[in-house]
This record gives sequence, C-alpha cells and structure tokens, in this order.
Amino acid sequence: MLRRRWVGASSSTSPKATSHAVAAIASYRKARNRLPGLAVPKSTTPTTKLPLTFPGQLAQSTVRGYATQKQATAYIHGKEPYDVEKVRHDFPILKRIINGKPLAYLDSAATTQKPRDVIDELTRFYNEYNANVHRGVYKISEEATAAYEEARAKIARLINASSPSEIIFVRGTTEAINLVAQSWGRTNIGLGDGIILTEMEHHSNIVPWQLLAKERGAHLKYVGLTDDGHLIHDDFRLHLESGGIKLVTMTHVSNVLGTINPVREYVREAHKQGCPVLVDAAQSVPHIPVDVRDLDCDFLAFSGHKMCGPTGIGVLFAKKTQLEEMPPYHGGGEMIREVHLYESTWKDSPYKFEAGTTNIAGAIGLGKAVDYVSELGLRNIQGHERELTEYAHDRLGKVKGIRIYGPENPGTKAGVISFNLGDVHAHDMATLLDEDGIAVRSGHHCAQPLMERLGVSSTTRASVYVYNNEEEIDRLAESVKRAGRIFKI
Ligand code: 7TS
Repeated sequence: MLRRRWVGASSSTSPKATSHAVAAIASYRKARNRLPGLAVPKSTTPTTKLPLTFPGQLAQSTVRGYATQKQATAYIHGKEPYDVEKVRHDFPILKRIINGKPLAYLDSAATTQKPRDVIDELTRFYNEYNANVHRGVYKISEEATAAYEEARAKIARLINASSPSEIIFVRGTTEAINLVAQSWGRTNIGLGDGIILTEMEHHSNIVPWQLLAKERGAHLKYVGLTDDGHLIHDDFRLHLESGGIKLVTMTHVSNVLGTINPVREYVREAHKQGCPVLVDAAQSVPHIPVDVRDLDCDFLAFSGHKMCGPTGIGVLFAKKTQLEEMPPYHGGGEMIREVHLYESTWKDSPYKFEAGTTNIAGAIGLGKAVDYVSELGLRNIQGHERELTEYAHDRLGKVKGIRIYGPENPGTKAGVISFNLGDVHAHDMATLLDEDGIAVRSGHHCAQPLMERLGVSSTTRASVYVYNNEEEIDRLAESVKRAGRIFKI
C-alpha cells in the first residue's frame, strides 16, 4: 500500500497517528467514491501508438498526444458531443459584464478561470477541515492529510507517473524548473558542460539555466526555429552530437506560437547520449493527454492555475531514480528524518523536497481541478480547442493586414493564436479589445528571445480553453477589425 508508506514516512507522525491517518484515508476515499462527480478519473492516456518519423521533418499529426483530425472529429461528433454551453455554466466568472459586454476570456495561457467545484472545495477545506498535514493526530488533520495525498495520487494518475512519490508539490512551473536547476543541476553540471534549450522557451525555462551556467561555467545551446515556428531538428542533432551535453530542457507546447514539440522523439535521441530531458509542460498538461511514461522524460513541470486549479500550486514530476540522487532544494521542517546540531538526514521523496508547511489548500484545490478536467476528458478538451483554433485562424485570417505567428496549419497546433495587425502596437490592440469585453494578453509573453527571432517586440495573443465558444471568436474577429478601422490599416 503506497499511501500507507507516505503517511508513515512522516517522522513526526506517531504509529497511532499513522494508523489513524490510514483509516482516515480509507474512509475519505470511500466517502469520495460515493459522491457523484468525485469518482476516480478515467485515464486520459491515448492508446494509439503513433508512427515515429524522427529524424527528418516531423509530420505534426504524428506528434505524441495530438489526436489525428479523424479522432478529433470523432470526439466532437461522437455519442457525447462536447457541450461547451454546459461547461460555461461551471465557471461563475463568465457571468461578468465588462464595459457593458459579457466577459470573453481569451487569456487562458496566462491563467485559466476556476470552476465552481474547485472554488467550493477550497471553501470547504477552510470551513471544515483546515489543519496542517502529516503532523496532527486529530481528526481534521488526518482529513487534510488524506485529501492532500489523494491530490498527489490523482496527479500521478493524470500524467501516468509510476508512483505518487514521483510528484512533488511546488508553487508552479517556475519553481519546479528552479528546483531541478538548483538540485539536479548543481550536482550534475560542471565546467564546460552543455545544456540544450530551444528558442521558444518561456523565461522560466531560460533564466534558471543561465544562473546555473554562470555559476558552473557551463554553456547554453539553443535549437533554432523555422519561420513557421517549428524546431529545427538538425540544430538539435548537431548540438547533441557536439558532446558534453548534460541536459535537454524544452517546452512541450509554445505559449506564444502554440507549436506542439515532438518531445518523445527528442527524449529518445537525448537518452541515446545518456542525457536526461526536462519538459516544461505548463501549456500541455492542461490541454492534451500527457503520459510521462510514454514520453519517458526525466522531469516534467506544470502549474495548477493553468488547468482550473488555484494559484501558488504546481507540480514537478521526476523519475524516482533521479529524485533519489538529488539533494534537497530547501531545508526546514517536515523534510527531515533526524536533525542534530551539526547535521541532518532527509526523508525520502517527495517529502525531501517539500520543506515547511506547503500550499495545502492549493494542492487539494488542484486535486479537484484534476477531477474536473479528467471528467471533461483531455482528448475532448483537445478536440474542442482544435476546432476553436481552426475557426479563429479562419476568422482572423480574413482580417486585412493581420499576421498570425507560428504553424500555418491550425490543425497541428494548440489553442494559442498570436498576431499583429499592421503596425498597431499589441498593447493598443489589447486595450481596444478590452473595450469590447475581450481579455487577451499583449506584450512579449515572457519569451523575449522568441520575439527577437520573430523580429517583433510584442504580439497580441488570444488563447482558448474548455469554456470558450465560437461566438467569442466572432467577437474577437469583429473587434480586431474595429481596431483596424480606427488605426486605418
Ligand atoms: N512555461 C510556460 C511554457 C509558460 O507558458 C509559463 C507561463 C511558465 C512556464 C511559467 O508558469 P508559472 O505558473 O510558473 O508562472 N506562461 C504565461 C503566459 O504565457 N502568460 O502568462 C504566463
């Protein structure tokens, strides 16, 4: 019983408390399974094995986790069509009126809105069982511990990790990457070593490596991009073969271009050179089925707030073999086995990396968010977003003077549409869209090297999620046209 081991692993939990906690977990799970809508989510792992085309140019339809058009159509037109209007009712914020118009929230790549289930669970936690975890021998502490560990188990199931002990709770993607850079990186990266990144990384997957490289005297090597926003696979191969590469770190899905990268194939190539791979999955886990055992990545990072969960909670997945070798990242309470005046010993993972009181409410809220997206089904979400993205490309593509960045075929990318209209500044565009109740992001999207590659200082970005509909895309296209008229494009 794995869960028994995690609870028992807490050195400040007495044997009595451990057996109480085990009983609490059992009764908690029983209660959850009785409640409708709280059943253990079905696996979202795709079963279809897609053909490998690496090396060489990758057909985007073969990228792992991306359903073919036929599959997506089947989900949309299958027995249970995706009912976006029903989904919209789950999100209280969508009732807001902004500047006299209903809120059209098209900034989910920055953060997603929260369904009532998640908001209610946070309230229920604070109203009914708020207590610290892994240390109390009393009822509500045991309930909080059970819910916290249940959330960890749900996340492990969502991404098909081998064990919940491979799931570390952190603040978000940024902290997860910093954890790997500081713990694994400082142990394994030395003078003259190389780290491969890509030119489409978010700053949070660049800056931690720059800090590490400066400290250790290592080099960063970037995989370049084609004009339509795909990785140049030859760059990757050349860097990998140049020797001395100790890590590959790359985004699964670009937060600016929507490109879905062939992570599985990159992992396979990197592993041939004995090189581990970190995947920034901030923009993939919320939107497409992700299976860490199939990808075979060594590390994977994502944020709860981008998948219907609360802010301040995120996940680092790491293979058990890596975690066992990694030193703690933070020191403090609850991560220790024994502390003496001059030395201490650590608990096993995941606790070794969760010093101090963690974001308990956040983890429990994220567990609820995992239930929510799992019940919708990651493949259904992917299919819905693809239809909206194709529709948006079609509608926006007809606007005079527009330039959409990234893959030309919207059927091969995620639901992120970055554009510029003539020489209208992205901030002006976003301000005009806001007048029409439309929320989009403008700026460099924390991807300045990518902006440099595109030859622009900023873009306007619309990004879709489970609750967006075609009417909102129509409003976006009309509002962009209005901006064009105002700026005489
Ligand atoms: N990696 C990617 C690919 C991201 O898109 C983001 C956030 C992060 C890492 C960092 O996540 P955090 O939760 O730790 O902040 N991206 C965005 C965005 O595109 N607009 O606002 C935040």
